Amino acid sequence: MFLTKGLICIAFLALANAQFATNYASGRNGMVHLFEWKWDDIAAECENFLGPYGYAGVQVSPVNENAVIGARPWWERYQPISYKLTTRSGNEAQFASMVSRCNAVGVRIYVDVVFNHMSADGNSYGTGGSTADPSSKSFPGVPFSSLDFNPTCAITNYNDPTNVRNCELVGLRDLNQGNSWVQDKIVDFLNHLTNLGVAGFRVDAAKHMWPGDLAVIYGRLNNLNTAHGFSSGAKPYIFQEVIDLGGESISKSEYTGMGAVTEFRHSDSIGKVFRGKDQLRYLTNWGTAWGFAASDRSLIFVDNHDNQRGHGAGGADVLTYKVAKQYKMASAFMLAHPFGTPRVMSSFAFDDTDQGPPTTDGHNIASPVFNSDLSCSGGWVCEHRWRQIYNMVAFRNAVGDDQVSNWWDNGSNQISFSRGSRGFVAFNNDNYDLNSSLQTGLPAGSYCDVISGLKSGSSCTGKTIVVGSDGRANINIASNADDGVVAIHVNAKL
Ligand code: QV4
Ligand code: CA
Repeated sequence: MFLTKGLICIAFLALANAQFATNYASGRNGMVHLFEWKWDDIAAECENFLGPYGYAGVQVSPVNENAVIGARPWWERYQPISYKLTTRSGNEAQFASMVSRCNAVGVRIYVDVVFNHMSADGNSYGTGGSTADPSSKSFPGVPFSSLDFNPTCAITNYNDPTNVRNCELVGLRDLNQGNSWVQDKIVDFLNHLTNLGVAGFRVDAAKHMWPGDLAVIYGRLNNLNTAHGFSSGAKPYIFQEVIDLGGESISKSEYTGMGAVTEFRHSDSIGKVFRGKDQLRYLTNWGTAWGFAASDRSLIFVDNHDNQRGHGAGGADVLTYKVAKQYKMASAFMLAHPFGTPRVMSSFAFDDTDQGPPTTDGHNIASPVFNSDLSCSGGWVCEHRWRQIYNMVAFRNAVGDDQVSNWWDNGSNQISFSRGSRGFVAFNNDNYDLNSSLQTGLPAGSYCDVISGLKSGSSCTGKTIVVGSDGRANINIASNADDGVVAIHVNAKL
């Protein structure tokens, strides 16, 4: 009896801290990371593009005051000076307005929160006008003093959890999340964001914090703000940055009981597959069999803001916008397959890995420029506005919870599958053409291939695919086609 009570109690505690629900509005799926975008631009993007095209959420760059560093590298935003909401993306009023405007059109906001550390030595002036003295661990804008930090030491050994969690990541002053004052300040910061209407958090450098300390912090988070349309009792969605590619002593499983994790193996594996280092036919058991965390614990992506430019761990096989054909195929597969919570990367173009976002004057971030074909210019790549990607977000919304069926492969790099009877997708990554009659699982009719074109009224600007009464269709994807994928779904029926 006593044991049973104890077990029930443990199960209840686990449930109380479990924050895996994305809080997406119903019928929506697919998050985009609008890396380094300004709040006013994100608000407009929610209204003009993300809402209408079916996106469910946006991960925004860190919102709190950061150190102003030399040539304004993107990574200065990972060096906090205070929790005042003023950055190059905008101030608190602009942030609050963006959250309201996005929620109003059904698009949720997720904040990249950095609370493992503050800034490194020499980086003492903040974007909100605060000053700090990192060398003496003094951050009066919070305030934090030397009592709130771990003793100075460098992370040198990823096989020693104490070294990874209690020492400094590249010299960034390491906060002690076991300290109650530090916990209070972090909880206040996160709850302030929740009150403003955000739907969840990406927890930066979670691997560098003790799971027990995070559990205490998460356990004190407020419910989402019902004034923004969330149901009462809903908790923030939490996805924790834990890079676990294997071979280190810290495992993502230490974190998956409390929230989702950023599944870097997904990025690594999908990159290898579509670079031709692994065969597409093996994708038949895509999911935990590949070493990924459970589907609802996995925040998945083709690339992220670090590994697209060689920061962080791994990365050699990662696909980016620079390898556009393979990138679109990998993104289409990620969005077509039911596994995980997908996040689309939206980049600014770069050559130098330290280079910051486009600016008007070397400091102020420039707004994206939109072309008539919906794509961006002005230094912004906007992968989320590529037809092959936004139309696959619509595909994901159209197929809902339908599972993978009608799997087919040619024994190497040509595959196809349906999502129940609502969507069908085929890929060719072989160096010869795909030309086969394949089972689509869809009702008979003509469909618009949403990869090569758009449905416009009863016609299609791209390929039309005709499904017969037996559900089969002739599928052709030339090895040299612009896109190595075709996709049709019930909402693209002509
Ligand atoms: C330099 C020296 C250090 C020295 C220090 C002393 O290199 O040896 O100790 O000065 O002052 C930048 C510079 C880095 C510099 C550091 C401190 O690149 O050279 O150290 O600032 O001034 C981003 C960038 C980092 C950047 C950091 C802070 O990637 O290059 O460091 O921001 O501005 C691991 C972690 C994982 C992490 C990943 C990058 O497990 O958690 O590395 N990923 C997240 C974010 C990432 C961010 C951080 C964590 C830090 O996604 O973008 O790092 O918040 O895998
Ligand atoms: Ca730490």
